[in-house]
Amino acid sequence: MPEPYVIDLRSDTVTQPTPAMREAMAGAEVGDDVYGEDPTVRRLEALAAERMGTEAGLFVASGTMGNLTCLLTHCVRGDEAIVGSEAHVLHHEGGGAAALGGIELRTVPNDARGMLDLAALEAAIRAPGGLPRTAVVCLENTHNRCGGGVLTVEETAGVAQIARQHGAAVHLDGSRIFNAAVALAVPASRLAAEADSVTFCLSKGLSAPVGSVVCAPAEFVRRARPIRRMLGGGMRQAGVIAAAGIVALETMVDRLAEDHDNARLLARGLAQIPGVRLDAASVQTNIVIFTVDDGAAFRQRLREAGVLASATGGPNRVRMVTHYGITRRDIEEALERVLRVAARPTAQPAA
Ligand code: TLP
Repeated sequence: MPEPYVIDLRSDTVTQPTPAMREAMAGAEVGDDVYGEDPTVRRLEALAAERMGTEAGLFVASGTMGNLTCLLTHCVRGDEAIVGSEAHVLHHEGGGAAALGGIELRTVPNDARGMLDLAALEAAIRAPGGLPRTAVVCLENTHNRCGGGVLTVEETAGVAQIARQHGAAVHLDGSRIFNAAVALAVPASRLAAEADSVTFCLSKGLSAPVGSVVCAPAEFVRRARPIRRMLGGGMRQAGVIAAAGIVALETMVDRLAEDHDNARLLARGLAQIPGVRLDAASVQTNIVIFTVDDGAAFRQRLREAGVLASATGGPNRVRMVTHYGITRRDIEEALERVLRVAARPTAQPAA
């Protein structure tokens, strides 16, 4: 390949659809999904529900729309949702819960893997009759800003138990739940079992071009459907994109292990580079987060060397994500380029 070809590690959202997805999209049987008449969307929703072990599924445009649809279904205006201090829904979803739902997001601390502090949760959650009402507790698995950290079945159950004791529901932002399932070697349905609603994404590591699915009991999905419509998510002949989602679920889950191997290789290499601060052993899935002294300049120099990375949770925290478009060879090449970039001193301002 000509140098410098670009190695895009900004996110697994940059993945391109596979040839099989493009073929399925071109031939998809479609109908008007707002009338419930798109057979391909129906098939995707049923498949997603089966994989997640729930009664029903609801195809939505994005992870953000899925999380918001669920929060609006769990809560009425003035309700409170408890989220981790590093939750995606808190930091990256435009304040939708507050803006559109009048929902107060209350935080409890995440640990480094994204697990909620149970004592803080217990202290924060309000007893039934409290004002505001704590309607829902949100979990994220894997956890984006906490380096792709994985929550176990038992950890999820521990949170759900506290939530239930206080009459609150549990929503799981499982945008990357299949990464967690592959890392733990358990079916995703076991990680979703204690949640009252789950959103997972087709458009991240699973490489579909667009879409997420909300999975929940049929009664919840019945209430969520008009909320999705209100949010502009009634997508008509959406079978064209749902077709790619079916291929994603059927063919792209097991290969996530490859992304995890590549992330570990990347992390081990990065940890040896002077100026990079990273505990390589903490990498569990496809997200690698490390700290450098001058993140913006470092990322700019990386960009010039043809390696794209993103910032997360502060200017000096750099995120690299492995995915379907990245091979082991790309990781080795990226590490060589990072080493070169790290060796170059940051330009000093003129005296
Ligand atoms: N995450 C994106 C960015 O927004 C940071 C990424 O590149 O990782 N929940 C989690 C845990 C996510 O990581 C994301 C996307 C979402 C929800 C939102 O999904 P979309 O982008 O489909 O709305």
